[in-house]
Amino acid sequence: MIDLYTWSTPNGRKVSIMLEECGLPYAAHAVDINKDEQFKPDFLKIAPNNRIPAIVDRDNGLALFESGAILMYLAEKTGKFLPKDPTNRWHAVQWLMWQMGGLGPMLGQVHHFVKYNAGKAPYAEDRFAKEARRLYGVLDRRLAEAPFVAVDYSIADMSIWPWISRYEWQGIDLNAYPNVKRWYVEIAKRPAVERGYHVPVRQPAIPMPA
Ligand SMILES: N[C@@H](CCC(=O)N[C@@H](CS)C(=O)NCC(=O)O)C(=O)O
Repeated sequence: MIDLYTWSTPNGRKVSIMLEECGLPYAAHAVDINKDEQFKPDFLKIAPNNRIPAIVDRDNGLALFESGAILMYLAEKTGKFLPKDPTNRWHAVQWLMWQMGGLGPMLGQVHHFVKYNAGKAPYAEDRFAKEARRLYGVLDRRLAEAPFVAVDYSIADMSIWPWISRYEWQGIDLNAYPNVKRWYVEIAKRPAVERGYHVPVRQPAIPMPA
């Protein structure tokens, strides 16, 4: 049994989607970051960086934060969604790191400057919106040559997809990135993704491009 501490955000959804995909039993605990619950002392004992997601594995008492580390842990624990073939395995790790170090942080800045604080910092809006388009282009080119970023559906796709599901917040038209659109829609239709998306609280339907 896994305890998952999470909120309805891209980083949280990566882990709930993985837990659903693996069929692992888990208990979701809502940490409402709009109410600063990520700063509560009990949560900080598990996640000293005061960010969701975090897990505790009741099988061994291991507590983990950082979504990329959690995805790798769950993949190793279950033997699922991290390719066995060394080339694809390292490609999956590579794309996971690309998401953790690039796509997530940059799109986070787009949400901050473009969606929530429009007009306050035009330079930052322009810089991060441009970077978002560059990153969507990188992903689109990869998905032109492979069905999923590491050929088979993996934790790398699960880390990227929840960020792409906020394409509207990012001012992105998915029709400009046809390979990303094909991949996004295919993953959105997976029952585990649909279930994981609505953890820890039910949200409006997954956005679908026209
Ligand atoms: N690199 C971290 C980032 C986690 C993160 O930024 N989580 C956000 C929600 S998506 C959060 O908890 N924000 C709370 C805050 O900013 O205080 C991960 O991937 O787990």
